[in-house]
Amino acid sequence: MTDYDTVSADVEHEEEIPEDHPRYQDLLTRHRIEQGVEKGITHLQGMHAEGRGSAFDYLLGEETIPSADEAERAAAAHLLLADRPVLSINGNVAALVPGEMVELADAVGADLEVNLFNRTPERIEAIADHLREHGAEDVKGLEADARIPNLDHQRAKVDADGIHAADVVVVPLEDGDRAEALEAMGKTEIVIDLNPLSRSPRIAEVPIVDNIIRAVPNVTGHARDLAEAEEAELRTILESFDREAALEEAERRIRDGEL
Ligand code: PTJ
Repeated sequence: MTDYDTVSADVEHEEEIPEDHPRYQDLLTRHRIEQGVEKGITHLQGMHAEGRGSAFDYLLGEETIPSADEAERAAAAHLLLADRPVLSINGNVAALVPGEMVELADAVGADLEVNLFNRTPERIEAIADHLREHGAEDVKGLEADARIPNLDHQRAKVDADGIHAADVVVVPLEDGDRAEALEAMGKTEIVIDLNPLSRSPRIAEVPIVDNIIRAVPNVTGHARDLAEAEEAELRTILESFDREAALEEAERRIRDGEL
């Protein structure tokens, strides 16, 4: 018998998932993704992505490892120093952490932009509405009046005054081609991805190998702690963050499986 047998697969509200369940976070995540698919927010492929992420998270011990916490602090420092920070939202991100992304955007003065791998007008609208229901005032990504160079037409669509003009972008659960294309545009990328071997975190200036449901509130917490910090202190945080070490530590934890 697995742990999952103790919780019905068809819970209607996430409050029905017992918080003391040993796999609580995983059950909550799966439930939110299922709801996202039902609401037309999350693509079916998002379920596969979630399954992959869940396997890595299991091996990480479903916790924020110290190197991920350092990456989250560096991400907060980058966002506070940025002139035009943008948080990119796809169907999984919208289902898992809509209110948390709105809070992070408020904490660092960033814009929110819907940017989809499997782009349809219906999903863009559904995600923008969902973010507004969670407190977002301005949602970008609907204009799609600019293009990321060297990407196919649909995936290249961005807002001219959003991702296209951004200096720092948070791209969670991002596809490797787009991460490379954004890097080629000179953006500072903060990638949240549980797979440290995936191309996107390997390209990122700040790779955060952590579950997005833990990572985003933690970046916001660091940003609030650092809100009054001098620029020199923020720059010291950036200089002392070692992206290679963070990726290596996450891979070591996953391979060693110290559970
Ligand atoms: O909504 P769309 O159309 O933009 O599509 C979004 C998905 C996620 C379906 C699309 O971008 C995709 O197929 O992504 P990939 O190539 O499957 O990459 C997703 C990455 O996110 C994988 O490396 C997963 O391990 C990781 N991942 C999945 N769930 C989480 C996660 N990382 C952090 N937190 C999670 N909860």
